[in-house]
This record gives sequence, C-alpha cells and structure tokens, in this order.
Amino acid sequence: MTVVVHHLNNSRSQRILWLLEELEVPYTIEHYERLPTKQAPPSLRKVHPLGKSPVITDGDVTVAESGAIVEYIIRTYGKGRAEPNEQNWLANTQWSHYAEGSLMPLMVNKLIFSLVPGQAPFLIRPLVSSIFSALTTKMLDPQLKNHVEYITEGLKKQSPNGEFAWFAGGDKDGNPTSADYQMLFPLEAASAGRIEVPETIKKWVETVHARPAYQRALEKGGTYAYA
Ligand SMILES: N[C@@H](CCC(=O)N[C@@H](CS)C(=O)NCC(=O)O)C(=O)O
Repeated sequence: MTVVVHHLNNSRSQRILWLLEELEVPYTIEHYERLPTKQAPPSLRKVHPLGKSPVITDGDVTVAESGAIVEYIIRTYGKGRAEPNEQNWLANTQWSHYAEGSLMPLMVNKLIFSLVPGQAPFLIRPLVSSIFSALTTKMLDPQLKNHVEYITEGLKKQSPNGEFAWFAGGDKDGNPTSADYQMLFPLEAASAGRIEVPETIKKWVETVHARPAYQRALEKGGTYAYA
C-alpha cells in the first residue's frame, strides 16, 4: 500500500507532507489547485464527501481531518517515532487539538472578515467594511493577541533557557510530535503576516522550515505561500 496525499496548494496538507518526509514514509501526491474563489476544486469531493484538504488514502483506508491523518500516519508508520515522552502526552494531545479546534477558527474568521467587504455591492461596501473592521478589531484581534501570548508561553515552558523546543518536548530522538505537525500551519500563516507574532514564534517556524525533511516536502508539494 502507498499513502496518497490529496494535496491542495497553499493548504494544511503541507503539514502532512512534512510528517511523511520526517518519518521517511513512501508516498505519492495527487495535486489539486484552488479555484479563483480559493475553494478546493469539486474533484476533491470524489475522495472524501467534505472535499477538503488534507485527505489521504492508504489502500482501502481514507482519512480526512489533519489531526486524524497525523495520528494515523504516526500510529501506522511511526515505529515509535514522533511519540511524546509519557510526561508530555497530555501537552501533546492538548496542542494537537488546540491547533484546529481553537486557533484556526479565529484565523480563518480574520481572513473571511477581511474578504467580505470586497464581495459586498459597491454602494454599501463602506458600511460593510466598517462593520467587519469593527468586528475584527473589537472581537477577533484581542482574542488572537491572547492566543499568541498563550502559545509563546507554551513554547517558553518547554525551553526555559530560550533554546529551540518542540511543543510537547519532542520524541525520544528530539524530533517533532503530532503537536508540532498540527501547530505548524497556523503559525506559518501567522508568521507570514496574518497576525502579529513575537520572535519566539517566528524563530520556531524558521527552524522547522530549515529542516531537510521540511525542505523535501516543500519541493514535492509545489508552490506554498507560507514558507
Ligand atoms: N480542520 C480541517 C480543515 C480542512 C480545511 O478546511 N482545509 C482547507 C485547506 S487549508 C480547504 O480544503 N479549503 C478549501 C475549501 O474549503 O474549499 C483539517 O485540519 O483537515
């Protein structure tokens, strides 16, 4: 069986390519290009009813939702790698779920709020723009600021001396665990300018980007706006 990654350009599936490269799991890529609306093409619905990326197939198995894909790959092909130490399993689970459960919805809302005014009829565009701008500054930005502080503190807890650290302390060989694979995409998008982030987060992303496995994933995945 070969893992097939149904890979949408500029999307969360980049984190799956990174994981597969780190674990040196053989895989192939089916490429999908976003439509001008930024949505996935309808062909992705043939793989999974939600039509989102990432989704992988592995023989008869189809897995959607990046957190589930990351866990599936680590469990099936990890051979003990990418597993947190016992004392860090809860931190690992928490960061893994947090990335998609709490952080990404805020970031996606921020993006959508910035796009809505451009879609409004010309005459009411200034009004729509001021409503969404107020929603962003009053509702989203304070929450995102809080989240950025929380993430920064989380990283600092793992690296009291300021050295590089994985979100859940890394695996037995000092390599990333599922928490890191899940946290990468929102932090890449944030570092690329979606929200303001401190040096600690920027450096974390840069360190991941410098890893040979990440570079291989980038080369195979094609254009990626966040690296
Ligand atoms: N929580 C899901 C989110 C999946 C998702 O929304 N993926 C985006 C790409 S980053 C997508 O497919 N967007 C295209 C669309 O919604 O049409 C996951 O982590 O897999």
